[in-house]
Amino acid sequence: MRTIDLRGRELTRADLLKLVPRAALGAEVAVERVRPLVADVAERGEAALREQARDFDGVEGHALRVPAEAIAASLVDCPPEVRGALEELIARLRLGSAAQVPAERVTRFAGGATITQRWQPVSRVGLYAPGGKAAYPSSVIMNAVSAQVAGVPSLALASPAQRDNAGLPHPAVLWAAALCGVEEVYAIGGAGAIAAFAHGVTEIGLDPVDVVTGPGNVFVAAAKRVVGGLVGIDSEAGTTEILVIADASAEPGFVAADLISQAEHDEAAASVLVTDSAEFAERVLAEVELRASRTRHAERVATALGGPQSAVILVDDLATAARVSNAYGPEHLEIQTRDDERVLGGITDAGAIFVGGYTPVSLGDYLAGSNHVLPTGGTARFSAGLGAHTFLRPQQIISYDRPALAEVEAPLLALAAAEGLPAHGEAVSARFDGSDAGTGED
Ligand code: HSO
Ligand code: ZN
Repeated sequence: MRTIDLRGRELTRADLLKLVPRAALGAEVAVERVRPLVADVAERGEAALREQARDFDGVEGHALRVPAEAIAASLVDCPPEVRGALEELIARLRLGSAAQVPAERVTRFAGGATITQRWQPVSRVGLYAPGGKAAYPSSVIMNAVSAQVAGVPSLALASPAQRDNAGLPHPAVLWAAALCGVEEVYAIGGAGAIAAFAHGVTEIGLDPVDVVTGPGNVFVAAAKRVVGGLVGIDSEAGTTEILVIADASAEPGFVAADLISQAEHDEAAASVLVTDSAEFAERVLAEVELRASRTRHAERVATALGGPQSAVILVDDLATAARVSNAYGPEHLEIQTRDDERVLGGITDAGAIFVGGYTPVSLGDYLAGSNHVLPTGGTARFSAGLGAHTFLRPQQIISYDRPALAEVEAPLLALAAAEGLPAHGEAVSARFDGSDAGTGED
Protein backbone atom coordinates (compact mmCIF):
# COMPACT_ATOMS: atom_id res chain seq x y z
CA MET A 1 0.00 0.00 0.00
CA ARG A 2 1.28 3.44 -0.82
CA THR A 3 1.47 6.18 1.79
CA ILE A 4 0.25 9.71 1.18
CA ASP A 5 1.51 12.25 3.69
CA LEU A 6 -0.94 15.13 4.05
CA ARG A 7 0.54 16.44 7.30
CA GLY A 8 0.92 20.19 7.19
CA ARG A 9 -1.03 20.42 3.93
CA GLU A 10 -4.46 21.93 3.25
CA LEU A 11 -6.23 20.20 0.37
CA THR A 12 -9.58 20.82 -1.32
CA ARG A 13 -12.04 17.99 -1.96
CA ALA A 14 -11.04 17.99 -5.63
CA ASP A 15 -7.38 17.53 -4.62
CA LEU A 16 -8.32 14.68 -2.28
CA LEU A 17 -10.33 12.86 -4.93
CA LYS A 18 -7.37 12.94 -7.26
CA LEU A 19 -5.15 11.44 -4.58
CA VAL A 20 -7.23 8.29 -4.28
CA PRO A 21 -8.96 7.68 -7.63
CA ARG A 22 -11.80 5.23 -8.07
CA ALA A 23 -12.44 2.65 -10.77
CA ALA A 24 -15.09 3.68 -13.33
CA LEU A 25 -18.37 1.74 -13.35
CA GLY A 26 -18.29 1.06 -17.08
CA ALA A 27 -22.01 0.40 -17.59
CA GLU A 28 -22.36 3.15 -20.22
CA VAL A 29 -20.33 1.16 -22.76
CA ALA A 30 -22.73 -1.77 -22.37
CA VAL A 31 -25.95 0.26 -22.79
CA GLU A 32 -25.97 0.11 -26.59
CA ARG A 33 -25.23 -3.64 -26.48
CA VAL A 34 -28.09 -4.48 -24.17
CA ARG A 35 -30.72 -2.16 -25.70
CA PRO A 36 -31.67 -4.65 -28.48
CA LEU A 37 -31.72 -7.52 -25.96
CA VAL A 38 -34.16 -5.63 -23.76
CA ALA A 39 -36.31 -4.67 -26.77
CA ASP A 40 -36.36 -8.28 -27.97
CA VAL A 41 -37.66 -9.53 -24.61
CA ALA A 42 -40.29 -6.77 -24.59
CA GLU A 43 -41.43 -7.87 -28.06
CA ARG A 44 -40.99 -11.62 -28.21
CA GLY A 45 -41.07 -12.57 -24.50
CA GLU A 46 -40.25 -16.20 -23.75
CA ALA A 47 -38.74 -16.95 -27.17
CA ALA A 48 -36.22 -14.13 -26.73
CA LEU A 49 -35.38 -15.23 -23.19
CA ARG A 50 -34.72 -18.79 -24.36
CA GLU A 51 -32.42 -17.58 -27.12
CA GLN A 52 -30.51 -15.40 -24.68
CA ALA A 53 -30.19 -18.29 -22.18
CA ARG A 54 -28.78 -20.47 -24.95
CA ASP A 55 -26.35 -17.81 -26.17
CA PHE A 56 -25.15 -16.35 -22.87
CA ASP A 57 -25.66 -19.08 -20.25
CA GLY A 58 -25.33 -22.13 -22.50
CA VAL A 59 -28.62 -23.54 -21.19
CA GLU A 60 -31.56 -24.83 -23.25
CA GLY A 61 -34.95 -26.43 -22.61
CA HIS A 62 -35.06 -25.54 -18.90
CA ALA A 63 -38.04 -24.29 -16.90
CA LEU A 64 -37.95 -20.49 -16.84
CA ARG A 65 -40.23 -20.49 -13.79
CA VAL A 66 -38.53 -22.49 -11.07
CA PRO A 67 -40.99 -25.06 -9.65
CA ALA A 68 -41.85 -24.50 -5.97
CA GLU A 69 -40.61 -28.02 -5.13
CA ALA A 70 -37.16 -27.22 -6.52
CA ILE A 71 -36.87 -24.15 -4.28
CA ALA A 72 -37.77 -26.13 -1.16
CA ALA A 73 -35.67 -29.13 -2.23
CA SER A 74 -32.55 -26.96 -2.60
CA LEU A 75 -32.29 -26.74 1.19
CA VAL A 76 -31.48 -30.44 1.38
CA ASP A 77 -27.98 -29.58 0.17
CA CYS A 78 -27.54 -26.53 2.41
CA PRO A 79 -25.05 -27.35 5.19
CA PRO A 80 -26.87 -27.02 8.54
CA GLU A 81 -24.46 -24.42 9.92
CA VAL A 82 -24.96 -22.30 6.79
CA ARG A 83 -28.72 -22.63 7.05
CA GLY A 84 -28.57 -21.63 10.72
CA ALA A 85 -26.39 -18.64 9.86
CA LEU A 86 -28.71 -17.53 7.05
CA GLU A 87 -31.68 -17.80 9.40
CA GLU A 88 -29.82 -15.70 11.98
CA LEU A 89 -29.03 -13.12 9.28
CA ILE A 90 -32.69 -12.98 8.23
CA ALA A 91 -33.91 -12.57 11.82
CA ARG A 92 -31.43 -9.78 12.64
CA LEU A 93 -32.01 -7.99 9.35
CA ARG A 94 -35.78 -8.04 9.84
CA LEU A 95 -35.34 -6.33 13.20
CA GLY A 96 -32.73 -3.86 11.95
CA SER A 97 -34.78 -2.96 8.85
CA ALA A 98 -37.99 -2.25 10.77
CA ALA A 99 -36.46 1.10 11.82
CA GLN A 100 -36.33 2.03 8.12
CA VAL A 101 -40.10 2.20 7.89
CA PRO A 102 -41.11 5.70 9.00
CA ALA A 103 -44.25 6.16 11.06
CA GLU A 104 -47.25 7.90 9.50
CA ARG A 105 -47.42 11.58 10.51
CA VAL A 106 -50.38 13.90 10.59
CA THR A 107 -50.08 17.70 10.34
CA ARG A 108 -53.14 19.74 11.37
CA PHE A 109 -54.06 23.22 10.19
CA ALA A 110 -56.85 25.49 11.42
CA GLY A 111 -60.33 24.06 11.08
CA GLY A 112 -60.53 20.40 10.16
CA ALA A 113 -57.52 20.34 7.84
CA THR A 114 -55.06 17.49 7.89
CA ILE A 115 -52.11 16.41 5.80
CA THR A 116 -51.24 12.82 6.48
CA GLN A 117 -47.89 11.54 5.27
CA ARG A 118 -47.94 7.79 4.85
CA TRP A 119 -45.21 5.54 3.49
CA GLN A 120 -46.68 3.30 0.86
CA PRO A 121 -44.81 0.22 -0.38
CA VAL A 122 -44.66 -0.41 -4.10
CA SER A 123 -46.88 -3.29 -5.22
CA ARG A 124 -44.39 -5.55 -6.90
CA VAL A 125 -40.61 -5.90 -6.89
CA GLY A 126 -38.17 -7.87 -9.06
CA LEU A 127 -34.94 -8.91 -7.37
CA TYR A 128 -31.97 -9.91 -9.46
CA ALA A 129 -29.25 -12.24 -8.16
CA PRO A 130 -26.13 -13.00 -10.18
CA GLY A 131 -25.05 -16.60 -10.64
CA GLY A 132 -21.58 -18.11 -10.61
CA LYS A 133 -18.96 -16.91 -8.15
CA ALA A 134 -20.93 -13.81 -7.18
CA ALA A 135 -24.02 -15.80 -6.09
CA TYR A 136 -24.04 -14.45 -2.55
CA PRO A 137 -27.05 -15.67 -0.57
CA SER A 138 -26.41 -12.82 1.89
CA SER A 139 -27.04 -10.25 -0.87
CA VAL A 140 -30.26 -11.96 -1.97
CA ILE A 141 -31.44 -11.78 1.63
CA MET A 142 -30.46 -8.09 1.98
CA ASN A 143 -32.74 -7.30 -0.98
CA ALA A 144 -35.61 -9.66 -0.22
CA VAL A 145 -35.92 -8.87 3.50
CA SER A 146 -35.85 -5.10 2.82
CA ALA A 147 -38.77 -5.42 0.40
CA GLN A 148 -40.66 -7.70 2.78
CA VAL A 149 -40.18 -5.40 5.76
CA ALA A 150 -41.39 -2.48 3.63
CA GLY A 151 -44.59 -4.45 3.10
CA VAL A 152 -44.22 -5.14 -0.63
CA PRO A 153 -46.96 -7.70 -1.32
CA SER A 154 -45.44 -9.32 -4.42
CA LEU A 155 -41.82 -10.32 -4.82
CA ALA A 156 -40.15 -12.11 -7.74
CA LEU A 157 -36.54 -13.27 -7.95
CA ALA A 158 -34.49 -13.97 -11.09
CA SER A 159 -31.07 -15.52 -11.40
CA PRO A 160 -29.31 -17.16 -14.36
CA ALA A 161 -29.96 -20.81 -15.16
CA GLN A 162 -26.84 -22.83 -14.29
CA ARG A 163 -25.75 -25.58 -16.59
CA ASP A 164 -24.28 -27.51 -13.69
CA ASN A 165 -27.47 -27.20 -11.62
CA ALA A 166 -29.85 -28.77 -14.17
CA GLY A 167 -30.94 -25.38 -15.51
CA LEU A 168 -31.91 -24.11 -12.07
CA PRO A 169 -30.36 -20.96 -10.55
CA HIS A 170 -27.33 -21.32 -8.30
CA PRO A 171 -28.22 -23.42 -5.21
CA ALA A 172 -27.17 -20.65 -2.79
CA VAL A 173 -29.66 -18.29 -4.46
CA LEU A 174 -32.41 -20.90 -4.03
CA TRP A 175 -31.49 -21.38 -0.35
CA ALA A 176 -31.90 -17.67 0.25
CA ALA A 177 -35.25 -17.64 -1.62
CA ALA A 178 -36.52 -20.64 0.33
CA LEU A 179 -35.50 -19.21 3.71
CA CYS A 180 -36.95 -15.75 2.95
CA GLY A 181 -40.18 -17.29 1.68
CA VAL A 182 -39.82 -15.97 -1.88
CA GLU A 183 -41.92 -18.36 -3.97
CA GLU A 184 -41.81 -16.73 -7.40
CA VAL A 185 -38.36 -17.52 -8.78
CA TYR A 186 -37.19 -17.46 -12.39
CA ALA A 187 -34.13 -19.06 -13.98
CA ILE A 188 -33.42 -16.04 -16.15
CA GLY A 189 -30.14 -14.16 -16.25
CA GLY A 190 -28.50 -10.93 -17.31
CA ALA A 191 -30.13 -8.12 -19.29
CA GLY A 192 -33.01 -10.45 -20.26
CA ALA A 193 -34.04 -10.83 -16.62
CA ILE A 194 -34.15 -7.08 -16.11
CA ALA A 195 -36.20 -6.68 -19.31
CA ALA A 196 -38.55 -9.49 -18.23
CA PHE A 197 -39.16 -7.75 -14.90
CA ALA A 198 -39.76 -4.37 -16.51
CA HIS A 199 -42.01 -5.52 -19.37
CA GLY A 200 -43.46 -8.78 -18.02
CA VAL A 201 -43.58 -12.08 -19.91
CA THR A 202 -47.15 -13.30 -20.32
CA GLU A 203 -46.22 -16.79 -21.61
CA ILE A 204 -44.61 -17.68 -18.28
CA GLY A 205 -46.99 -15.70 -16.06
CA LEU A 206 -44.40 -13.08 -15.14
CA ASP A 207 -46.21 -9.83 -14.39
CA PRO A 208 -44.29 -6.57 -14.78
CA VAL A 209 -42.82 -5.18 -11.57
CA ASP A 210 -42.62 -1.62 -10.22
CA VAL A 211 -39.05 -1.69 -8.93
CA VAL A 212 -36.00 -3.78 -9.91
CA THR A 213 -33.10 -4.16 -7.49
CA GLY A 214 -30.08 -6.39 -7.00
CA PRO A 215 -26.45 -6.57 -8.03
CA GLY A 216 -25.10 -7.77 -11.35
CA ASN A 217 -22.40 -7.31 -13.95
CA VAL A 218 -22.14 -4.33 -16.33
CA PHE A 219 -24.78 -5.80 -18.63
CA VAL A 220 -27.28 -6.04 -15.79
CA ALA A 221 -26.40 -2.49 -14.73
CA ALA A 222 -26.76 -1.29 -18.32
CA ALA A 223 -30.14 -3.04 -18.70
CA LYS A 224 -31.33 -1.29 -15.54
CA ARG A 225 -30.32 2.03 -17.09
CA VAL A 226 -32.35 1.13 -20.18
CA VAL A 227 -35.53 0.27 -18.24
CA GLY A 228 -35.05 2.96 -15.58
CA GLY A 229 -37.96 5.39 -15.86
CA LEU A 230 -40.33 2.61 -16.87
CA VAL A 231 -39.63 1.03 -13.47
CA GLY A 232 -37.73 2.15 -10.39
CA ILE A 233 -34.17 0.85 -10.07
CA ASP A 234 -31.64 0.78 -7.25
CA SER A 235 -28.27 2.45 -7.60
CA GLU A 236 -25.46 0.69 -9.43
CA ALA A 237 -23.16 -1.31 -7.21
CA GLY A 238 -19.53 -0.40 -7.81
CA THR A 239 -16.51 -2.13 -6.33
CA THR A 240 -16.31 -2.39 -2.57
CA GLU A 241 -14.55 0.29 -0.53
CA ILE A 242 -13.43 0.54 3.06
CA LEU A 243 -11.96 3.60 4.73
CA VAL A 244 -10.66 3.23 8.28
CA ILE A 245 -10.03 6.18 10.58
CA ALA A 246 -7.75 4.94 13.35
CA ASP A 247 -5.31 6.39 15.85
CA ALA A 248 -2.48 4.84 17.87
CA SER A 249 -4.99 3.42 20.37
CA ALA A 250 -6.36 0.99 17.74
CA GLU A 251 -5.25 -2.59 17.26
CA PRO A 252 -3.09 -2.72 14.07
CA GLY A 253 -4.02 -6.36 13.43
CA PHE A 254 -7.74 -5.55 13.48
CA VAL A 255 -7.32 -2.67 11.05
CA ALA A 256 -5.12 -4.73 8.71
CA ALA A 257 -7.59 -7.63 8.71
CA ASP A 258 -10.45 -5.27 7.85
CA LEU A 259 -8.54 -3.60 5.00
CA ILE A 260 -7.81 -7.06 3.58
CA SER A 261 -11.39 -8.31 4.07
CA GLN A 262 -12.88 -5.94 1.52
CA ALA A 263 -9.89 -6.21 -0.84
CA GLU A 264 -10.84 -9.89 -1.11
CA HIS A 265 -13.87 -8.94 -3.22
CA ASP A 266 -12.17 -7.53 -6.26
CA GLU A 267 -8.84 -6.43 -7.77
CA ALA A 268 -10.36 -2.95 -8.05
CA ALA A 269 -11.57 -2.83 -4.41
CA ALA A 270 -10.34 0.17 -2.43
CA SER A 271 -8.89 -0.04 1.08
CA VAL A 272 -7.88 3.24 2.68
CA LEU A 273 -6.47 3.95 6.14
CA VAL A 274 -6.48 7.51 7.46
CA THR A 275 -4.46 8.00 10.64
CA ASP A 276 -2.76 10.71 12.66
CA SER A 277 0.06 8.39 13.70
CA ALA A 278 2.89 7.48 11.34
CA GLU A 279 4.06 4.85 13.78
CA PHE A 280 0.63 3.22 13.88
CA ALA A 281 0.54 3.28 10.06
CA GLU A 282 3.85 1.37 10.00
CA ARG A 283 2.45 -1.25 12.34
CA VAL A 284 -0.69 -1.68 10.23
CA LEU A 285 1.38 -2.03 7.05
CA ALA A 286 3.51 -4.72 8.72
CA GLU A 287 0.33 -6.58 9.70
CA VAL A 288 -1.09 -6.21 6.20
CA GLU A 289 2.06 -7.67 4.74
CA LEU A 290 1.90 -10.64 7.06
CA ARG A 291 -1.79 -11.40 6.65
CA ALA A 292 -2.23 -10.57 2.96
CA SER A 293 0.24 -13.23 1.86
CA ARG A 294 -1.52 -15.90 3.91
CA THR A 295 -5.08 -15.24 2.87
CA ARG A 296 -6.92 -17.46 0.33
CA HIS A 297 -7.27 -14.74 -2.30
CA ALA A 298 -3.75 -13.42 -1.75
CA GLU A 299 -3.21 -12.38 -5.36
CA ARG A 300 -6.47 -10.47 -5.68
CA VAL A 301 -5.85 -8.79 -2.32
CA ALA A 302 -2.30 -7.82 -3.30
CA THR A 303 -3.58 -6.26 -6.53
CA ALA A 304 -6.32 -4.32 -4.72
CA LEU A 305 -4.04 -3.07 -1.96
CA GLY A 306 -1.25 -2.26 -4.39
CA GLY A 307 -3.53 -0.31 -6.74
CA PRO A 308 -3.85 3.48 -6.88
CA GLN A 309 -7.29 3.20 -5.25
CA SER A 310 -5.79 1.98 -1.95
CA ALA A 311 -3.57 4.01 0.37
CA VAL A 312 -2.50 4.96 3.86
CA ILE A 313 -3.13 8.66 4.40
CA LEU A 314 -1.27 10.49 7.17
CA VAL A 315 -3.03 13.55 8.59
CA ASP A 316 -2.32 16.02 11.39
CA ASP A 317 -5.31 15.14 13.57
CA LEU A 318 -8.55 13.17 13.67
CA ALA A 319 -10.70 16.16 12.77
CA THR A 320 -8.78 16.30 9.49
CA ALA A 321 -9.21 12.53 9.14
CA ALA A 322 -12.98 13.05 9.30
CA ARG A 323 -12.77 15.76 6.64
CA VAL A 324 -10.70 13.51 4.37
CA SER A 325 -13.24 10.72 4.82
CA ASN A 326 -16.17 13.05 4.06
CA ALA A 327 -14.48 14.21 0.87
CA TYR A 328 -14.06 10.59 -0.18
CA GLY A 329 -17.55 9.47 0.94
CA PRO A 330 -16.68 5.79 1.51
CA GLU A 331 -19.12 2.92 1.16
CA HIS A 332 -17.89 1.56 4.50
CA LEU A 333 -16.28 3.72 7.18
CA GLU A 334 -14.67 2.25 10.30
CA ILE A 335 -13.76 4.41 13.28
CA GLN A 336 -11.26 2.97 15.78
CA THR A 337 -9.91 5.76 17.95
CA ARG A 338 -9.60 6.99 21.53
CA ASP A 339 -12.76 9.06 21.10
CA ASP A 340 -14.98 7.42 18.48
CA GLU A 341 -18.03 9.53 19.32
CA ARG A 342 -16.12 12.73 18.67
CA VAL A 343 -14.86 11.49 15.30
CA LEU A 344 -18.37 10.26 14.44
CA GLY A 345 -19.64 13.77 15.18
CA GLY A 346 -17.45 15.07 12.36
CA ILE A 347 -18.67 12.52 9.80
CA THR A 348 -21.27 13.55 7.28
CA ASP A 349 -20.78 11.28 4.26
CA ALA A 350 -20.49 7.48 4.40
CA GLY A 351 -22.65 4.53 3.32
CA ALA A 352 -22.45 2.81 6.71
CA ILE A 353 -20.32 3.60 9.75
CA PHE A 354 -18.75 0.89 11.89
CA VAL A 355 -17.76 2.19 15.30
CA GLY A 356 -15.17 0.61 17.61
CA GLY A 357 -12.62 -2.17 17.45
CA TYR A 358 -15.21 -4.92 17.60
CA THR A 359 -17.36 -3.77 14.70
CA PRO A 360 -15.60 -4.94 11.53
CA VAL A 361 -17.18 -4.32 8.12
CA SER A 362 -17.53 -8.06 7.58
CA LEU A 363 -19.93 -8.10 10.54
CA GLY A 364 -22.10 -5.69 8.55
CA ASP A 365 -21.67 -7.84 5.44
CA TYR A 366 -23.36 -10.72 7.20
CA LEU A 367 -24.87 -10.51 10.63
CA ALA A 368 -24.96 -7.04 12.18
CA GLY A 369 -28.64 -6.63 11.30
CA SER A 370 -27.75 -3.73 9.00
CA ASN A 371 -27.87 -3.82 5.20
CA HIS A 372 -24.75 -4.46 3.14
CA VAL A 373 -26.03 -2.95 -0.11
CA LEU A 374 -24.41 0.47 0.20
CA PRO A 375 -23.54 3.43 -2.02
CA THR A 376 -20.09 3.17 -3.63
CA GLY A 377 -17.90 5.44 -5.72
CA GLY A 378 -18.54 8.54 -3.60
CA THR A 379 -22.32 8.38 -4.13
CA ALA A 380 -22.69 8.23 -0.34
CA ARG A 381 -22.46 12.03 -0.58
CA PHE A 382 -26.00 12.16 -1.94
CA SER A 383 -27.57 8.73 -1.58
CA ALA A 384 -28.26 5.96 0.89
CA GLY A 385 -27.87 2.22 0.89
CA LEU A 386 -30.64 -0.19 0.10
CA GLY A 387 -33.24 -0.75 2.78
CA ALA A 388 -36.94 -0.96 3.44
CA HIS A 389 -37.11 2.72 2.42
CA THR A 390 -36.01 1.77 -1.13
CA PHE A 391 -39.43 0.18 -1.61
CA LEU A 392 -41.49 2.88 0.08
CA ARG A 393 -42.91 6.12 -1.28
CA PRO A 394 -44.08 8.97 0.87
CA GLN A 395 -47.64 9.87 -0.05
CA GLN A 396 -49.48 12.91 1.23
CA ILE A 397 -53.17 12.54 1.95
CA ILE A 398 -54.90 15.90 2.06
CA SER A 399 -58.23 16.40 3.75
CA TYR A 400 -59.89 19.83 4.37
CA ASP A 401 -63.41 20.40 5.55
CA ARG A 402 -65.61 23.39 4.70
CA PRO A 403 -64.37 25.80 7.41
CA ALA A 404 -60.77 24.84 6.75
CA LEU A 405 -61.15 25.52 3.03
CA ALA A 406 -62.90 28.81 3.81
CA GLU A 407 -59.80 29.88 5.78
CA VAL A 408 -57.67 29.83 2.64
CA GLU A 409 -60.22 30.90 0.04
CA ALA A 410 -59.06 34.51 -0.18
CA PRO A 411 -55.29 33.88 -0.48
CA LEU A 412 -55.96 31.04 -2.89
CA LEU A 413 -58.01 33.32 -5.14
CA ALA A 414 -55.16 35.81 -5.03
CA LEU A 415 -52.62 33.20 -6.12
CA ALA A 416 -54.90 31.86 -8.88
CA ALA A 417 -55.39 35.39 -10.19
CA ALA A 418 -51.66 36.11 -10.03
CA GLU A 419 -50.92 33.02 -12.09
CA GLY A 420 -53.68 33.79 -14.59
CA LEU A 421 -55.55 30.59 -13.74
CA PRO A 422 -58.97 31.82 -12.53
CA ALA A 423 -60.65 28.41 -12.90
CA HIS A 424 -58.39 27.24 -10.07
CA GLY A 425 -59.93 29.89 -7.85
CA GLU A 426 -63.44 29.17 -9.11
CA ALA A 427 -63.09 25.52 -8.06
CA VAL A 428 -62.81 26.80 -4.51
CA SER A 429 -65.42 29.58 -4.75
CA ALA A 430 -67.94 27.17 -6.29
CA ARG A 431 -68.11 25.49 -2.89
CA PHE A 432 -69.23 28.68 -1.23
CA ASP A 433 -71.44 30.20 -3.93
CA GLY A 434 -74.50 31.78 -2.39
CA SER A 435 -73.50 31.07 1.18
CA ASP A 436 -71.40 32.58 3.90
CA ALA A 437 -68.01 30.96 3.53
CA GLY A 438 -66.93 31.71 7.04
CA THR A 439 -69.66 30.03 9.09
CA GLY A 440 -68.81 26.41 8.48
CA GLU A 441 -72.55 25.71 8.19
CA ASP A 442 -73.78 23.71 5.25
N1 HSO B 1 -18.93 -6.22 1.20
C1 HSO B 1 -19.84 -6.43 0.11
C2 HSO B 1 -21.03 -7.29 0.48
C3 HSO B 1 -20.72 -8.72 0.73
N2 HSO B 1 -19.67 -9.18 1.44
C4 HSO B 1 -21.43 -9.82 0.36
C5 HSO B 1 -19.76 -10.51 1.50
N3 HSO B 1 -20.80 -10.90 0.85
C6 HSO B 1 -20.35 -5.08 -0.39
O1 HSO B 1 -20.73 -4.23 0.62
ZN1 ZN C 1 -17.92 -8.07 1.78
